[in-house]
Amino acid sequence: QIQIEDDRTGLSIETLRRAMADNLFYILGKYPAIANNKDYYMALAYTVRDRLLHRWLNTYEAYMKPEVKIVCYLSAEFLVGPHLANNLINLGIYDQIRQAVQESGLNLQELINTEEEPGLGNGGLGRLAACYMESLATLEVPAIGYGIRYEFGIFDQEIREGWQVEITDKWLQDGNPWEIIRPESEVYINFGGRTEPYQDDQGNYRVRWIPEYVVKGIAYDTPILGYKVNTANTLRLWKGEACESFNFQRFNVGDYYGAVDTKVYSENLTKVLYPNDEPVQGKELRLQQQYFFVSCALQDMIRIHLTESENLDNFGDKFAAQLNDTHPSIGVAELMRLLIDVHHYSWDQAWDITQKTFAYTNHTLLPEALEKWPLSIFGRLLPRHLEIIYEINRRFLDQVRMKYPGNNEKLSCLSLIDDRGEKYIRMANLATVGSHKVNGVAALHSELVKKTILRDFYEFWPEKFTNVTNGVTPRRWMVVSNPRLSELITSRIGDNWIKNLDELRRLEQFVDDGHFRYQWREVKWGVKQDLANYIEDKLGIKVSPDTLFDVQVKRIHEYKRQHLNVLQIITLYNRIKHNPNLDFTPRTCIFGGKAAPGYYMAKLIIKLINSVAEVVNKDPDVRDRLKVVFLPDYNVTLGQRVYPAADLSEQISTAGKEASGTGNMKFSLNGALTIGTYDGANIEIRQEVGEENFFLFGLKTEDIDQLRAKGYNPWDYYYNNPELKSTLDLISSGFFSHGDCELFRPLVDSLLHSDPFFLFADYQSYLECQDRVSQAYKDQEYWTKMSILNVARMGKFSSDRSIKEYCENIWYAKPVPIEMKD
Ligand code: 26R
Repeated sequence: QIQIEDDRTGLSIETLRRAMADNLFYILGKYPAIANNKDYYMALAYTVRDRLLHRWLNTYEAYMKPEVKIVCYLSAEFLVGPHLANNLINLGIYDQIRQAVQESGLNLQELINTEEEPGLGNGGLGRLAACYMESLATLEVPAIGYGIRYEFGIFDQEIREGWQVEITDKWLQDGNPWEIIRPESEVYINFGGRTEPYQDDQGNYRVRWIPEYVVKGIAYDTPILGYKVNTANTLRLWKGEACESFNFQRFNVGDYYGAVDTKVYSENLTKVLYPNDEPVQGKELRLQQQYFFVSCALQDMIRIHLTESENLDNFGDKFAAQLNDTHPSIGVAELMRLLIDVHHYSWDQAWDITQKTFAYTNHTLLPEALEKWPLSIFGRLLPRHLEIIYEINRRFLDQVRMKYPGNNEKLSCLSLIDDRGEKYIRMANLATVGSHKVNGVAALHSELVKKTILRDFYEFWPEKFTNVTNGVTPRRWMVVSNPRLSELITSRIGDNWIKNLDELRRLEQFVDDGHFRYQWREVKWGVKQDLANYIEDKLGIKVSPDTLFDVQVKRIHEYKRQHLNVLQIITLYNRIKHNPNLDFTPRTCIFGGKAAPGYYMAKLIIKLINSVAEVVNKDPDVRDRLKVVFLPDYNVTLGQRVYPAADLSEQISTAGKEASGTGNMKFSLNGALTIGTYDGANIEIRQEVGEENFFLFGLKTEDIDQLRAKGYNPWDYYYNNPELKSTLDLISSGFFSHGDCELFRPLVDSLLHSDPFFLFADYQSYLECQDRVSQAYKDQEYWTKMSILNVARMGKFSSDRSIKEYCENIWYAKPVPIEMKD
């Protein structure tokens, strides 16, 4: 009997080939003679999407059961990266698709490379949200990610004459095959205006909000697949649109141009991601964005709950809402408003539900990144929320007074309002008061949260505070990005490690197997060759995979100290110049990362890297032993090329400043060794892989605090360290800037006069550590053993482990396996 497969679901090579051709014709409106790679990519993406829709709908339906608890991850950023390759892996159809594509005369990798990545995040925080969505799906935990569908994501970076230039990111230009618009899920969001007390029919005292304008939120859904399970969770991103019924009719009757104005205004709301990794003090549009997506999310959750339940009494059992930093923390006041004003709950009931629902993750201790909104702006935009926050604060401070009678100091620290000068709303305080749990993102960071920024809250509610160390998904960061290493690992220990990363430990038994080590090196060498080809292609710089690939990729920030790395490179260069026949371990130093457009110092660091590269790369004395490369436009896609090719991972932040880091995990999982400070998750990575397999240097957090307290003077280091002095002098002399002694002066002066991130204090220790790295790399057998042990012992840093901890200790959520019905 002949079975005919459905073109939309069948998985035989022949069916897949036909489905692609069909989509190319009927969706793209093209036939092979006039189709390019982009068209084929789209046809393929639709072919894959067809094959996940059943799972997606079954998943959605399963979550509508009242006993199912849904995790709602509220985040202003989701840096998901390209979907195609990941979906092929998670659906388990990579090989079939590769064959079908090949039989159509195409190359799968080329099609994968044409995908524009959705750059809907800045860096660590946004990428973490994406890893967590993937792990939630893989663990079959019901989840919805709520965020903003920015029309323009993080800018594209070009380098012109060594400087960063920002280009608008037009990721939606060619259409997005992964999203489905859900017009039926529209919600309305109020802004501005005033509030008004009134009595309802039963004589109850209530408040209503009479807004100045209303914006409509439209949901766009993207499926997030779990690895080899039926679960397909939803990433629901909101777009702002004009609201016809409100503005168009009431205010713009007959005024066509006025009506279009409102449309433009409303659509501005979700136009662009704020590219800053730092303060956006008083940027009203940012507060509008935050309130917009959070209100959309909460209204959506309420609607879901009311389809299966009479009332909202059990809202906190149906949903766990995680606040990804303070960006969505206005949600605390918004849920109170919805429960009290719209659904007529009493204050106490509403407050119980709210605290039960929310939990808050802190991602940074940098004081300048702690969000606070000027009360004037806040009150104008969200008058009702201001009233609610005052009432939350009044009741909270009453509790504080009971515990600390007469202690005004405590009251002013804990207050949700900063009224020492211009008044501000403190969003971290609001998030903490409104949540049942507060966590940091690595062991050290969580301790510092309790000791510094939220110290008084910790004293008041010690049981609220906890730690969940970050993790990354091994599907994207190993299987998708490093197939060669993944296959080698699987050839020895099977493929269970992909779902249970602790199983990597079974690799330990092979460290003394010379053939395995040889294969391990071959894999690394091949991946380095790929990156070398990419570098030559993009930048015309030739680098050799026989050199040590020393990599620092992350956002450019003074606290991350890319410039410390540069000082080290210049020092090495100086050594070669003074001693041309020096026994030198050849290195290729690779940088990548974007600077916030308004962050002058970060942009100058990029210029410095490129200027040093220009001089070093062409100096014949160097004889190719040292190369410096700045990879433009570092993003998820590029990260997938870079992490697998690294020998050495630079994690050199000032101790106490990097909350966790997640790049550090991606490197080590791909066999790079880490040179790092005692900071963030570095500490836990070192503990796991063993101190003998980790290059630690520099001052610890306490040392830095002591040094600062006793009076840190960078000049002492400058005058007492000849190598440091000649390195700085070389920069100041204009050697890297065609004789321009002024160009890098702001950077040099900042170091000499204040050095807020203690580069000079760590310089000597860093250089000595780098010498140990160079020595170790000479013994390739020994290096390979360390590399294998790094991978074998990194199981803890799977985001699956992080998500299990959140489920256990914070969300009280359980897996719900999805059965396929049709
Ligand atoms: C207020 C504002 C504009 C803003 C401040 C800071 C926006 C974005 C940020 C970025 C911060 C919160 C961030 O990305 N933090 C990073 O979070 C990662 C995931 O937890 C950590 O690994 C990383 O150490 C931390 O810097």
